[in-house]
Formats: sequence, C-alpha cells, structure tokens
Amino acid sequence: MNIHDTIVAIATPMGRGGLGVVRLSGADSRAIAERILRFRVEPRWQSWSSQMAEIVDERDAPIDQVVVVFFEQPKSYTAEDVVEISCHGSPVVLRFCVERAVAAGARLAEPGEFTLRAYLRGRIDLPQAEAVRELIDATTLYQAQVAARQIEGSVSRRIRPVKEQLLELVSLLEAGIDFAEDDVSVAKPEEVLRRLIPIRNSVEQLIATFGSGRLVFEGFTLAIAGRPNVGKSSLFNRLLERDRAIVTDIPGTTRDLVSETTTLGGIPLKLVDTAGIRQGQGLVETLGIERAFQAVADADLALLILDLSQEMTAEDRELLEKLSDRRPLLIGNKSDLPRRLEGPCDLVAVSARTGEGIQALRETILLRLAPEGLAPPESGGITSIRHAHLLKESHEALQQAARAVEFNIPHEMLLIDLYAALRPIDAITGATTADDILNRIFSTFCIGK
Ligand SMILES: Nc1nc2c(ncn2[C@@H]2O[C@H](COP(=O)(O)OP(=O)(O)OP(=O)(O)O)[C@@H](O)[C@H]2O)c(=O)[nH]1
Ligand SMILES: [Mg+2]
Repeated sequence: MNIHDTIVAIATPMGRGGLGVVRLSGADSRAIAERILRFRVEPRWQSWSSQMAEIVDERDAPIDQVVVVFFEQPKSYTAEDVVEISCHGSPVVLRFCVERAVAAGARLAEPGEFTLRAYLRGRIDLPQAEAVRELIDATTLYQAQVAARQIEGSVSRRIRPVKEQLLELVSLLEAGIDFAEDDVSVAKPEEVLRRLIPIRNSVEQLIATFGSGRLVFEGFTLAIAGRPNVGKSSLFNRLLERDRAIVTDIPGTTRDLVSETTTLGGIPLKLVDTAGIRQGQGLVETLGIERAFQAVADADLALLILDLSQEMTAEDRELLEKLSDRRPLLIGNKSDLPRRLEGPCDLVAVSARTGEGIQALRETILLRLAPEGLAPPESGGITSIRHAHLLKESHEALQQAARAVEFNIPHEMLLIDLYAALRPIDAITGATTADDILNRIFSTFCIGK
C-alpha cells in the first residue's frame, strides 16, 4: 500500500439516503476534484469552506449537484489535503463519482485507510484510531460516549505518564552505563525501586480498570436457570420487554436455549433462557437440561430463580448446591403471591408478572458485574482486550525488574526487563525510538556540559 497515493472512497453507508459522501485524501485531492467536477465559478480552495459543483458524465451532462468541502492539510481528518463531495445518496451516483475519481488518478482506499493515514501522519495515536472503530460500531450511547472520549485521547492520557516514567528510568540506567566516566553516578537500588514501584502500581491500576471496562464494548452474557415453572421465561421476557419466549403453566415448557440481546445500563447484554432443570423427563428435555448447565457454565453471570410462592423443593436445593461454584445471583420470583418460601435471605425478590423489583434487579446485576460501577466515559479506563493483554505483559516484566533490583542484578540485565516492559506499552501508544532515550539522557543528565 502506497501511502502517498491520493485515495478515494464512499464514506457513508451502503444504500440510499438523502446524502452520500465521497471522500478524497492526499496531495492530488484538489486536482482530482477539479477533473471530475464542474464548478459554477472558478474553484476557490479555501480550507474548511464549501462550494457548489456538478458531477458530469463523459459527455459533460450533469449527473448530480454536489457540495464540495475542502480541508487543507494538516487540519483535516487524515492530516492530508481532504476533499469531501456530498452527493445525493444514490448508490449509482456515488459509485460513478468514485469511478471518475479513480479514472482521474485516485486509488480506491483500503478498509480503514483514512484513519490509518491519520495515525501515520501523527494526528492520532493507536488508541485513538482504535476508538474510531468503536465509535462507529457503538450500539449504545454509553459506548459512544466512551469511544468519543477515547478518540479525544482519554486512554493515551492515562498510559502516557506511565510510559514517561518508564523512559526516565531507562534513561537513568542507560546514562549510568554509557557515561560512567562522565561522572554520571550509577543509580542506587533504592533509587531504582523508588521509581520502579510507582510505575508497576500504575500499570496494575490500569489493568484493574479492565474489569468493568471489558464490559463496555464486549457486553456480557446472563443465563437464567432454575427448576421448571418458577418463571424463568417470564423473567426473560420481562428483562427483554417483549414476549419472546413461550410461557405456560405447564412445567417443562422451555426445552431449548432461547437467547436474545438487549442492553443494560448502556452495555450490551445477551440473555439466555434455559430449560427448567429436573430429573429425567425424556430425551428432548434431558438434552435441553444439559444445554442449560452448559449455558450457565458459559455465562458471565447466572440467575438462579426460585419460586417465592412455594416452599423450597429438593430440586431447588440440589440446584443451589450444583451451581454454588458459579456464584449465581439468587432471585425469588412471584413476589406478587403470598410468600411461602423460607430460606435464602440474600435473594432479590421480583415479580415477572407485575414488574415489581425488576429495576432493583437490573441494578443488582450491574453491580455484580462491575462492583465499582461502570466507569464514567472520561475516565480513560481500559476497554480493549488487546490493551489489557499488553499491559499484563508489561506488568510481568516490571515485576521481574523489581526482583532483579532486589537481587542486585547488573543494570545491563535490569534494562532488558525494562525494555520488555516498555515494548508492550509502545504497542499501545506507538514506538519509542533510540532518539527518545538519547534526547532524554542529554536533556536530563546534562552530559558533556
Ligand atoms: N403470579 C405470578 N405468576 C408468574 C410469575 N412469573 C411467572 N408466572 C407464572 O408461572 C408459570 C410458569 O412461567 P414460565 O415463565 O413459563 O416458567 P419457566 O420457569 O420458564 O418454566 P419452564 O420453561 O417450564 O422451565 C406461568 O403460568 C406464569 O404465568 C410471577 O411473577 N407471578
Ligand atoms: Mg421457560
């Protein structure tokens, strides 16, 4: 892929709409636009302003009236010259416009290439580029809010200080080794630890934010389990706010898994309704029950439903026992009926029939999944599994380094661990070059002054 080509693509989604935008980026954007468009008056390429034009066919007949907006580099999305052509949103017109641009010298953009260029030109860093994708894919406003803050740099703002401190430490040790004769003293173990430990702790804190951050874009899966007739499907429908699963008073109504997605507190939620669990009732039901156990095992959280209007049965007890290692959330359903259930006091009482207690249940579920609550969008917590993995890798190397200091290992060896801690962080924020370290050595330690 040549990043000096001028590229073109339809920027709006496929299909028909009021408007559709064709975007050009690269040094020839203006020239190409002039080749494919007919301007009413001599085009004036003033940045951030628009002008009227027409797309014309090979015989110079107008196809569409368009508005052309020019963004002069570097103040554009890609930090290159960008021309956006707003056409009417007809797929035929948009395709024609792109074809004309290609004939006039543009290349079709690869997927994500506009954002890639913004990154390569240094306008945004990797977490920001990744967040563009999250913003476009967002299905809830909360997700969009988080992604928007990430595009503004919320993640980088949290990671960069850690990287700075790590670079400082690396430079300090490098200076001690390379310029030992220039009376740069070798850092003492206490000094190294004094700098190293806060770095390790910061990385640890960042990793901890992934606990709830993971939920933001990935969402979570909730399995609803219990013996027959306790109201699992009713609760499933209630949480979905529509009649999706069949509800009857016949025990054993649900036999297969029924799953649907919805959202809870702005995060995606996959709900799974399961067959009522009881002893051997024919092949189909038995297979359904196997699946119910599997669904509970696969879920992020299981809701174990009990019937408040009945005394606890042997099946209930068996289930409580069987699922205990999954730490299910205990729900007492049918709170609208006189209570006969004794026992577990830590249950959430609801009525799937009347909706009573459902709001509290939603809150309890969220609290179980994110005990500290969902982070505010601007907190810059980690939401990407890629970032989380890299930070864990860095953390391990920092642990290793801390041990190395305690064992008084030579700084040359210690540096190997520190570089191993830096590399994964670089993979998030963009690479550190040898110059970064040298500049730091010279600016901080005044060598050869
Ligand atoms: N009074 C009352 N009845 C309820 C409530 N929730 C469910 N029911 C009734 O309980 C019966 C069983 O409901 P379902 O939702 O089908 O129960 P289930 O747990 O899915 O049953 P299986 O699929 O057979 O395992 C139906 O007659 C529901 O109308 C409730 O909150 N209050
Ligand atoms: Mg059911």
